[in-house]
Parts: sequence; C-alpha cells; structure tokens
Amino acid sequence: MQLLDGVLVSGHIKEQIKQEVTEWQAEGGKKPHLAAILVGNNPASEAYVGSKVKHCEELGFDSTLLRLPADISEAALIAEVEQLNNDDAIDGILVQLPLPEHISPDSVINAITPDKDVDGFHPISQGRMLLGQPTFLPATPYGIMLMLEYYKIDTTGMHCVVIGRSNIVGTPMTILMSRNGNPGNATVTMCHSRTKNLKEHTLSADIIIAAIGRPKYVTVDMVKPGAIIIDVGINRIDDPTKKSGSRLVGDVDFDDVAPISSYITPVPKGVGLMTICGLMKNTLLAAKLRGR
Ligand code: L34
Repeated sequence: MQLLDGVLVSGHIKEQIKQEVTEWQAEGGKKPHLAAILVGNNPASEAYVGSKVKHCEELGFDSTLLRLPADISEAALIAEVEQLNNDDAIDGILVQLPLPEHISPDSVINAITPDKDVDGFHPISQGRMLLGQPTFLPATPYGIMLMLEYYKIDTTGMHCVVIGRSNIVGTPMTILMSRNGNPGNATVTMCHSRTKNLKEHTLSADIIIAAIGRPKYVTVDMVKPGAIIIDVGINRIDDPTKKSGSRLVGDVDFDDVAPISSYITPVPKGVGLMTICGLMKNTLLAAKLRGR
C-alpha cells in the first residue's frame, strides 16, 4: 500500500505555481487576484475559505475576502458577484458552497463571468469540460487528476467506479476519467444513492473514487485487493478522545481498506489539499488568460 500524500503533492505543485507567478511578474504580468465570497459563518466553510486566502499569500497572489450575512437576498448576492465581474483588478471569483437555503446556488454560479470562474462550476466551464475543450476544471476533480499524474498512475483501460453524482465532484470525475488522456482512458461506472448492488460494481473496480459524503461508507468487503482508492469525503464525527471532541473521516473505512489497496488517499491531508491546488492553478491561469 502506498499513501497518496496530499501534503507532498500539494507542496510540489505550490512550488511550481510560485515559480510560474515569479516568471509571469518578470514578464510584466500582475499578481493573480482571487476574490472569495463567504455567506454566513458555517465553520467548515470558514476554515476552507481561510485556507484559500492563506494559500494566496503564500503563493504571491492577491486576495479579497467578501463576508456577507447569512440573510442576504439572492439578488443582493448576485449584485456583489456582478461587481466583481466588472472589477478589472479581480482575476478569479469563487462563492463558497453551501449557500443558505433561500439562495439558489445555480443562479449565483450562473452570474459569475466564465472568464473568472476559477471553481469551474459555471455551465460554460462544465460544457467545455464535457467537450474536452480548454477550460477551468472544477477544483476537486482537477486536484485528483494532478494527484494521479504526480504518482504516474496509468489509468488506461482501468475500471473506475465513481460513487456520487454531484455537479462539482462525481459527475465531472466520470468525464475526466473517461476522457482520451492520461490520467483518463478508464472505463467508468457512475454509482449513487439509488444504485442497486453497489458492492457488485465496486468489487470489480481497479480505482474507486468515493464522493458520497457518508462517513466510512466504503468498507473492506466492497474493495478488490490491489485497488486504488481516492477518498473525497470530509466528514466530521464525534470522538471523545480528541480535545475538539471530533475528528475528520473520509467516505472510506481507511483502517480496514488501506492494507488491501495499492494506493490510497488519507483524510485529512489527501484530496482536500489538492482541491486548493486546483483552485490556485485555475486562478493563475485566469490571470494569464486575462493578460494583465
Ligand atoms: N465554491 N465551494 C466552492 N468551491 C469549492 O472548491 C468548495 N470546496 C468544497 C466545499 N465547498 C466549496 C472546498 O473548497 C470542499 N472544499 C475543501 C477545501 C479544502 C479542504 C477541504 C475541502 C481542506 O483543506 N482540507 C484539509 C483540511 C481539513 C480540515 O482540517 O478541516 C485536508 O487535509 O483534507
């Protein structure tokens, strides 16, 4: 079993990004500038957005964090997005999800101008991805592809089972893993909460990408020995032995599954860190494409 180490890979990619930013500035380019919108104060979102802002500092990007109250109207939020669309100093815009119940995430995402859509969630970005055209890839799937690439894992001809069908992870993952490229060229099965006999599918998987959002959902009896395991889940569960009273676990029962896997991502310090790398690479790309 080899650990797919998010700390190691993200460290390597961050060095590459820093280098590229230095070169870009030497050519007269401006620092990439990311704007993040945080609505309300969901503690997990606070932590993720805080980490994104910190990464901007570390990599030599500018950042703007816009904190908005949980009771903001959808129209007022969209007006804020439009202001950022029209602000020439901003290269990338992200609106941290989830949003409060009364706001439609689709309406807000649709309001982001595609040339600043560094999350890759806009229909134009997703459509380009589907057609294999250059675009901003959604940060988590992009990060997973970077991870597989770093470890030179050749997924050609593999059976890849994706568990989860969200617009931001499961669905784009199936597209990227089946595309004609490397990583890619896999035969993909998409499973979800309504799949019958999930285990029959996962047992024939050479690579499992678990993005279902349920703690320890993938158990050892569902995994073929030697399979590659990518765990996208970040679930907080009670743990009285911890000072905080809780700890993070993935969608995979790591302790049991790790010994029979060939490669596996841990949680934390796995895919989460790669998500931030994907976002940072997209932001640098946005700055370069905008050519400032
Ligand atoms: N708009 N909303 C938008 N874009 C995104 O790309 C996200 N996502 C997901 C939630 N909502 C979003 C994130 O940023 C999940 N996510 C995210 C980002 C970073 C980390 C996890 C999820 C992360 O850094 N994880 C670390 C630390 C976890 C911790 O200690 O809390 C890890 O080691 O997994």
